[in-house]
Amino acid sequence: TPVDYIIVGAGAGGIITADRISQAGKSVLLLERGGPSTGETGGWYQPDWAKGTNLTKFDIPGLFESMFTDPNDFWWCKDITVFAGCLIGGGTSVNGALYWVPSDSDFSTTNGWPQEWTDHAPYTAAMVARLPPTDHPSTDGLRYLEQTSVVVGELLKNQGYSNVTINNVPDSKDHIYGYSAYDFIGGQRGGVVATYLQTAEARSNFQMKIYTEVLNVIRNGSQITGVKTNDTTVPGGIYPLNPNGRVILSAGSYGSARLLFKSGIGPTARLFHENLTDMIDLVAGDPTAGPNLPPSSEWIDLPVGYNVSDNPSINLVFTHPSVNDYDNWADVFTDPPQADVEQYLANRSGMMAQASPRLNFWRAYGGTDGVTRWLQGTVRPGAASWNTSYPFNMTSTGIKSRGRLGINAALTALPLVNPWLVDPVDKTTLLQGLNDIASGISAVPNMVMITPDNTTNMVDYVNDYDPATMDSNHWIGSNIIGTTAGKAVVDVNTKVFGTNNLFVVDASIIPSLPYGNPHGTLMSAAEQAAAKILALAGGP
Ligand code: 6FA
Repeated sequence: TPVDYIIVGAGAGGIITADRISQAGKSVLLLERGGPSTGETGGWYQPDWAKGTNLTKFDIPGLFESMFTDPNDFWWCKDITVFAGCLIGGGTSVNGALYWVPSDSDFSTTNGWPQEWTDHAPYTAAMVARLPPTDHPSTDGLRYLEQTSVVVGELLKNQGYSNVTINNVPDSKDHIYGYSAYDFIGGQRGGVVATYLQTAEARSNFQMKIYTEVLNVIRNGSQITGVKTNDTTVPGGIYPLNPNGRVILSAGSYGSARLLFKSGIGPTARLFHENLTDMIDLVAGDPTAGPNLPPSSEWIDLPVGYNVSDNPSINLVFTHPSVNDYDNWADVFTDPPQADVEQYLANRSGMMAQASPRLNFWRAYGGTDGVTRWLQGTVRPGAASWNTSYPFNMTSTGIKSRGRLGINAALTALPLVNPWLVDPVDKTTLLQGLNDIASGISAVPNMVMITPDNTTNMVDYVNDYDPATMDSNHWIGSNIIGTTAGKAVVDVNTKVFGTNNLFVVDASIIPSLPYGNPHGTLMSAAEQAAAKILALAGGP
């Protein structure tokens, strides 16, 4: 039966939007291509040591690092070449869950948001009310494995940083550090799945279908009438909309861009690269997806996939005799310390109640081009990809570099132009930040930097850094919001330009990287988008 709203993708953006729109009484169908994640969603994938409980890999925060080392990694989208979660919760079911309450700057016009979006406070407050952050996720209120916080805290204090509770002062991100904050609840993964999805599922006007991949939207010119899926149990795989119904794409920065291409919306050779093959032309050449495209006279030229940004991430690795590296989290899934298992199973406390990050810090740098950039550091004891000691990575925001994402002839989604350190001042600023940290080491007794080692200078280290490991998984901007069609993909109501009833609500609409890891900003944006969509005339 037709519905008022079809929402594609049960990630951070899709779940919040589905909850708020179903709360308003509209009929909502949430389509997710992946399957269950946490125990609450019917998830089953668990370590042997959790057998007999309903805790899965996705529930237990201490298993975060094992997402990257597990040979049975069914949760990653196999048709996207960067990390993207294809399961209920999307990225929020597999991520490190670092959670920052957005600042005013994160929604500023300087950051590219339309004026109508700058008053984010009520939406941010609604998000925090549903999902409060915590910087002490263990249920006993204690913090574990904090040696790295002590050592790096000393280094930062020497350099004039102040120790704060980060989410109490969202607008200060210069020379501050504090304990890492998460959206874990009760010592387990919380996020949108444990909160917004639960209230949505309690409503009779809400329905979620899993293992249901949307292939394209069905449109008649500018009017969307439904979506075509891989579901063989419904005629043509088609889910229809009510006459005034709407489709909202929340399939992630790569997923939503690809869905637009497959629906005849995006760069075409006609407009952007005459005589070359561009995104929609690639779809047209595909034997399965090509026939589902609307006629070329109805293709909509928009800069889908451009304006893409991700924090450039560089690791520095140190040793210090006080630090317990937890064996680089190598055995957390198969064979963690028995005492930690018992403690966690008893009351969700201890080592397993937290992901690897321990401390975060920020510093602002004025660039030679007059633009301020903010460097974020994330301090972790051990990590899956390192074989000794403790790394932290530095990322930067306020950056000017942009890349491009798209698809190849196999319709695999991938970066077409890497977005990291393209702008020369982005690079010199990041180098300055790395050097400032390195210069503080000698003042901390027994702290040694091993990567880069003492035979490698920082410039060479950054120049030779493998771009594949510079990815912060913070992809934004591919369906950038804005006021002008052609410059932006969606308008101030998140409606795709040139359509009557197609919307995008996910990380892809965010115009510039926020100060911190982005999903806090995204969740506030989803609250605001749902309100704007409901208020927009002409809907169901
Ligand atoms: N963000 C943070 O704020 N803090 C972090 O610590 C953090 N860490 C990570 C991280 O460690 C990893 C490995 C990754 C991948 C991301 C991290 N992020 C972090 C980023 C954060 O998770 C993302 O910014 C956030 O999840 C983006 O939310 P979106 O709503 O934009 O998109 P998702 O990818 O979460 O969800 C898309 C959903 O759509 C998925 O469930 C997918 O299966 C589904 N989907 C895609 N195509 C579809 C289709 N055609 N049909 C149906 N469903 C589809």
